[in-house]
Amino acid sequence: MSQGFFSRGFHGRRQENELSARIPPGQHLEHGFPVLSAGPTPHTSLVTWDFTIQGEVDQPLRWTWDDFRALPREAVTQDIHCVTKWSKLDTHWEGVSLDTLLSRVTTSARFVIAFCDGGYTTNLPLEDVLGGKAWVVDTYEGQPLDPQHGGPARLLVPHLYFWKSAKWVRGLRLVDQDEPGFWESLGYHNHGDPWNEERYQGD
Ligand SMILES: Nc1nc2c(c(=O)[nH]1)N[C@H]1C(S)=C(S)[C@@H](COP(=O)(O)O)O[C@H]1N2
Ligand SMILES: [Mo]
Repeated sequence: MSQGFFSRGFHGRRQENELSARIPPGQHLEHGFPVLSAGPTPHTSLVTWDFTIQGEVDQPLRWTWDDFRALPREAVTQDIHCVTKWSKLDTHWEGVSLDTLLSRVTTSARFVIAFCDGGYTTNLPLEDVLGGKAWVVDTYEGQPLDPQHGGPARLLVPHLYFWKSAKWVRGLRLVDQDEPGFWESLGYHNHGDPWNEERYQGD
């Protein structure tokens, strides 16, 4: 057998091991991009779309679509993990870091409630969305985010199960007291760390 066969085989196996180390317990690798929505896809015109930060803040903030698009942007490559057990590796997104959005308010709040067109909400500790861990993204794999996947813009919080990545997100409400969002009030785990299998209440 040729040297080439061995080196390709070895490389392939090492790569396989590196990939499986990135799949949290109980998850399997998904190559497609399933759509999971609790209701119909809303279609909000970019003319009326805005993103607001409200609640326990020194002053509420509002960005129109043009304002939002003019903010400093980041391109990120992230692995995502759905509680229904699929994980997708190396997904490419572009958008605005929550560090950027939240740097413009002063708050004593410790939690954020993301709210969306269609009424979906999800709750997150502030510390889980700061420090380069969360974005409002409007671009997926170089294309405007498909409405089914949350376009014009969705939250991306890849280190938590994907239900925390609220689609059609329209803003953040900062609160002192945590309160469960849509799936959290229906029995999903309050935090949702895939590496600790925080799937459902009591996990
Ligand atoms: N507004 C809104 N955001 C949502 C949901 C939803 O029903 N409504 N579903 C959540 C769930 S459970 C998952 S797994 C992901 C699915 O995102 P996808 O459809 O792009 O795969 O979106 C999350 N964000
Ligand atoms: Mo999900």
